[in-house]
Amino acid sequence: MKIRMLIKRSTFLFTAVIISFFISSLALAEEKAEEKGEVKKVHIKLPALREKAITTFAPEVPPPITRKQPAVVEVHLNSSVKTMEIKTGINYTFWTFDEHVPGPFIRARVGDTLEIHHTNSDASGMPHNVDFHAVTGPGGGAPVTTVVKGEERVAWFKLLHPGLYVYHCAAPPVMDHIANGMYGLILVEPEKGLPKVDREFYVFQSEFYTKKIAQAAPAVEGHQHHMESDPNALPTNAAFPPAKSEDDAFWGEEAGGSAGPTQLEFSHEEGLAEHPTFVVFNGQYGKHLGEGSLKAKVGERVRIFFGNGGPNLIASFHVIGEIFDNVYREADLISPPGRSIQTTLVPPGGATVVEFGLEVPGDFTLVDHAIFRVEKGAVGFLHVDGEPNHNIYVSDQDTTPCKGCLVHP
Ligand SMILES: [Cu+2]
Repeated sequence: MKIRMLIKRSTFLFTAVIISFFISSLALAEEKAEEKGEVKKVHIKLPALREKAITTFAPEVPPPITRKQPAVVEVHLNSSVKTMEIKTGINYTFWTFDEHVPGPFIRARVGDTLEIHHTNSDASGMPHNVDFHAVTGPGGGAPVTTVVKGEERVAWFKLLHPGLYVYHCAAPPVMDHIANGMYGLILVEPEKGLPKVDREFYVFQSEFYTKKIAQAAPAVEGHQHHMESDPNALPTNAAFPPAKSEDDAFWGEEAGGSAGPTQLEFSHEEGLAEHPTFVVFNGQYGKHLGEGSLKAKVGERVRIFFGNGGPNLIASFHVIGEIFDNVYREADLISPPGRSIQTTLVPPGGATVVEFGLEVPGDFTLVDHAIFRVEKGAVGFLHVDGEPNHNIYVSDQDTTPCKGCLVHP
């Protein structure tokens, strides 16, 4: 008995010594690799199929996936800063994925491996990363995708759950990176795909929190970051107020003119107070009004992939003049969808998928039905061409113009 215990103990000690030697050599190798900035070797089983993802910018959606086997889906995302119009005549320096707000729409299939290549060209030196809500693992991938200017990191994530998921930057302070525009959507299709529709749209709601910069500044990349500003400095102005009248006089006076475009900058304080200047679809006030309206035809079925980046507000997504035939609530693509729904809630960091048929022509209005937000930009149109259907919608009088109501063109 004693001998057996002794053997057991010595075997244990021997094994422990071997293991500790192995661990210390591994640690040594890792240290050396870190010193040299080398990439660690990882052993993973990847699908034999490989494809470069077709990505699109809002409101476009990549084509449905037709393959029946999992693949490695290669996606390249670059973090950068870009000054663009947030409203006509008003500039804002956005933090972006691929110079767009929202970032590109990524389409994959459950069981695929997302191969993300993340680069950074933000001249400020600020780190950025990607937290994919579609990814299982710490930070949704953020800790292994963090890069500063000039770097590239590659990581592989198996997509275990179908659904429509938000991705966003999660570099500190995470709220500033989200509030400045770093988000987008990734669709993970179920094995059998989604029902066929005639048109698909990418619509993403988010808020912007701003204050006015004292003097109009030229549109220069990389200027004005919250992190760089003097922490003791007071805001240069009160929050830029929203439109306040039918003729939009306030914006008209402030925007454009001989002094050039107004430049707004991010206000962390307004974000903390949850007091947005803008609540917009697809990154810009008025993006889908007038010429920018989404377009479809009578008789078609449409699907909207709707995401909410927040960072603070829950969206009450509604299309005026339509009832959603199907709502994949909270973008659950496995359960049977809700039917005949008027308005659906979408939390910050969440998404939904809605489908509906188009029975009559006209302009159908996408809104956040927390309706004051329309004045802050949460409004856009789906313009539907085609023959009237008097069995569904008719009057013996002319339509009444709705000047200045914002939701009826
Ligand atoms: Cu970032």
